[in-house]
Amino acid sequence: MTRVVSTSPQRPADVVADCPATPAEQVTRTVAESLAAQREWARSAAADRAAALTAMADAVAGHRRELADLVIREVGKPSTEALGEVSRTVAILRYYAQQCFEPVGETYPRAGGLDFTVRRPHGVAGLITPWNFPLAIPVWKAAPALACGNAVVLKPAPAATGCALRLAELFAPHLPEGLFSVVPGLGDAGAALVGSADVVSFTGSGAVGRTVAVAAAERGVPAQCEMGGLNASIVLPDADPDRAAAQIAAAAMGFAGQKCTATKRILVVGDAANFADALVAKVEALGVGDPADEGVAVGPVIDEAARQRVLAAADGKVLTGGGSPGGDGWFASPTVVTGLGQDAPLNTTEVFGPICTLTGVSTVDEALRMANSGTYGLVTALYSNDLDAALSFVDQCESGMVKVNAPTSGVDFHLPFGGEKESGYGGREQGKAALRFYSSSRTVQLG
Ligand code: UN1
Repeated sequence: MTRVVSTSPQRPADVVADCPATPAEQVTRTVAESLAAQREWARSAAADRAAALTAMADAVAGHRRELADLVIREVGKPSTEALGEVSRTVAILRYYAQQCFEPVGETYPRAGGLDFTVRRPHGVAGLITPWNFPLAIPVWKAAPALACGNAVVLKPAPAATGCALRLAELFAPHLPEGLFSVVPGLGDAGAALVGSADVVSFTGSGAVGRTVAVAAAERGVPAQCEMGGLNASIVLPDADPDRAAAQIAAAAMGFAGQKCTATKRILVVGDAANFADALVAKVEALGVGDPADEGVAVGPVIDEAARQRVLAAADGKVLTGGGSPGGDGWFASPTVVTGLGQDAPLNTTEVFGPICTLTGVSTVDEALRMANSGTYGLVTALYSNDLDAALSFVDQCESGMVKVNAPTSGVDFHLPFGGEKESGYGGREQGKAALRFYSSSRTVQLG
């Protein structure tokens, strides 16, 4: 039988999870079996759903250190970020616990009667999640789905199987049986989930995301796909170079650049050489090594293939990095390259690792044109103290999220999250946007 095996990227001999891959038929059966629990859950009182989500939050909070250690071990996320992710997961659960009490529709005037809308769950939510936020992403999809009265079947990325199974164990005592299931598996399990769930939410690569969207459309079920990014950070001449460089270095290299929100392209208006010096100093000051060690910001990448992709991508003039710092695991040095044309692979294709490009441009308009070019549109940042420039940037920027004097990476769970063009499909995640996605509005007329 095919197995799902997840190993630690810093110590590849350390097997974190090893379990049978769920066969496609079993995924379909799990979805069908979840429906009974879902029907009852959808009829339960808002207070009961809120209490369950609160208990799940408490369970995660009560295992903060253990979960952070598991995240560090399984995906190589540096300790500070891993602890931050556990806290974020708790906050998401508490937020959606309260969202259970929000209004679920609108009323309209009708003489002698009543017209209103009411929100209803879709049924079983099929969630396909990546390994890079192994707790937060499953939970930012599952919590709103559950709050709206859906059941959840989660197919985690193989490399995050251990985290997903642990979440399921922690949640089990607080949810009716069959309401939250994890189906560890490979591509066929994901396809079976998309082929049977009543609503689908996916985060991962563009190639897979597009097949998910098409398959869901063929069945007529709503789908939401969060895919890649090739996010630009634009630095204007008036920005404080040290502050901007520190933020951009962290946004490009934190967790080895393995975030769809990571900065991949730095566009400097004006004195690019001066900014490059400031950036290289900040990048070289980042701790690289075992993600469990205090002070490390850049751990390994997820596997050997990812490491090879980063090493092969170090094209152009390498300002820093370009090799491997050594060690047992899948380490690649934080790398900044310059002198590449806008059509160079690194400026057009996402490499999920600690590598970014730096390009000098002469005007803000040119920087914006470059930032907006290409197929992605997730998030763009601008560093400047000029309010007019910032407002004009906000207006002209074509990405789903826009940051001013803030790093491209890092999102707030109560704000809508998602991208334009090939970065996102099917509506925003998180915040109240997620409640709209995981439910459908029904119109009722009382004559
Ligand atoms: C963040 O920047 O904190 O998979 C979150 C990703 C995104 C989430 C980024 N969906 O990287």
